[in-house]
Amino acid sequence: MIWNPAAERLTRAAREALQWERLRATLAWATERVPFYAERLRGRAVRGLGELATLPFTRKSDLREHYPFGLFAVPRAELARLHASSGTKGKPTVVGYTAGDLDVWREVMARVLVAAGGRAGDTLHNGYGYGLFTGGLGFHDGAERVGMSVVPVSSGNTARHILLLQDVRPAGLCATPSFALHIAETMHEQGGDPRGLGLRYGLYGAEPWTEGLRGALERAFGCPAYDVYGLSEIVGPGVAGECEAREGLHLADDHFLPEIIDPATGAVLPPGHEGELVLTTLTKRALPLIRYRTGDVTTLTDAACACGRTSARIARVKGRSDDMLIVKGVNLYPSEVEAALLGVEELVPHYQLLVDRRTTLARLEVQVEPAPAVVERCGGFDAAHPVLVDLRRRIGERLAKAIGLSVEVTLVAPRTLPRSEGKAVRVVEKR
Ligand code: DLL
Repeated sequence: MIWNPAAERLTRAAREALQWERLRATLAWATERVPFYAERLRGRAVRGLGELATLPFTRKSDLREHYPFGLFAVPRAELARLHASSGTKGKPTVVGYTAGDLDVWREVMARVLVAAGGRAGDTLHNGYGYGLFTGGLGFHDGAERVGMSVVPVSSGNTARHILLLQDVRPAGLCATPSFALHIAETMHEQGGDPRGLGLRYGLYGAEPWTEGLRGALERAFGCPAYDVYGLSEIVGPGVAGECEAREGLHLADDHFLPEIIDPATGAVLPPGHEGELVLTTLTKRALPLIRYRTGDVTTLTDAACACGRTSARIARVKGRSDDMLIVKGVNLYPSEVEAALLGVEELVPHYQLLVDRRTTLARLEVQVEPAPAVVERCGGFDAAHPVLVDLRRRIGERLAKAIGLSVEVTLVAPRTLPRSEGKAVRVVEKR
């Protein structure tokens, strides 16, 4: 089922005409109302979609420098909502929505939920954090738009999640993939089986994850796991999401215009090339952003999808370009380590990367936990046990093959790696 067939199945010509009409309106809106854009866009005529690439980028640092409201295009009285980014890397970024912007957000979230199998009348268990983070309220409002009932559990308090999942028996679960996995693992430890919850679908996002983690989540809950992407600066969750074909995430490109650029040179790359995703909002009124550099690494395709939706699709996001590690001259995303680790059955699907930059050549240590059954076979956790020594060796070899780097592998005792209740912290820097 498609939530909004008229918008989601536009022909290419109709889509481009709509994008151009909306881009023109957005450029005019931003130039008239935001001094930052008035200055930057002055004298730069854009005569077609193809000329968007002549405009300068907007960066997260621009939002920070104009903190909190400097890039807003409407007076405070016209705002209906504010959210803010978590601000793990500096000051938070404040984003604002008019009532109309909230409507657009609900619409794109409704598309994502329906594409994953959500239907009116379903109950959705919402494990994304409520508050300044856009995950909780974004899913909440979108689900209500579809006609679902929402259980607004928010993140944290795993025991309460388990209780409600068992007693309410929702059709859908949404949470970060790392937190969903933690819920499943905790249920197992308590002797429960998440497959018995009767879930029909799970919607996971807000952090990079891999096909390996998808497999782990699908096995754990016994239902398909769909990827949802978004960022607060653009709207929140709902920028893109998977359909049943699961060959990329459909991007709501009638509201957000995508480009892929080479992060080093800023040049626009052709479809199919990996680079940084740049988004231009086409309908936002409170905070229009032109050529916003998301920092997220992916590829873009406009090839037809089996589901009938005609939007551009992005590949699963590999990570943020600033999360890329350079270890012994090798460029590495944490998700690449995850992809290699999650094929190892004797491990639980949790890991952490410790990067030591105190020496001239950065060192990488990968910490993993053996699965409970393996530890049991060894009669308790002892890293020197031959079974674990052998496991550690095999993981080292596997990583070396997958990432082209020999790294230090440490097996740690069960339950010692931190479990996530929101966005997982995969990399710890020792400085
Ligand atoms: O994480 C919005 C969101 C909430 C998306 C719930 C999906 C589900 P921010 O906190 O602003 O917003 O963080 C945005 O998270 O630029 C990516 O780096 C990362 N991210 C989000 N979704 C995915 C995903 C929300 N599906 C930043 N895969 C983005 C990989 C993702 N990374």
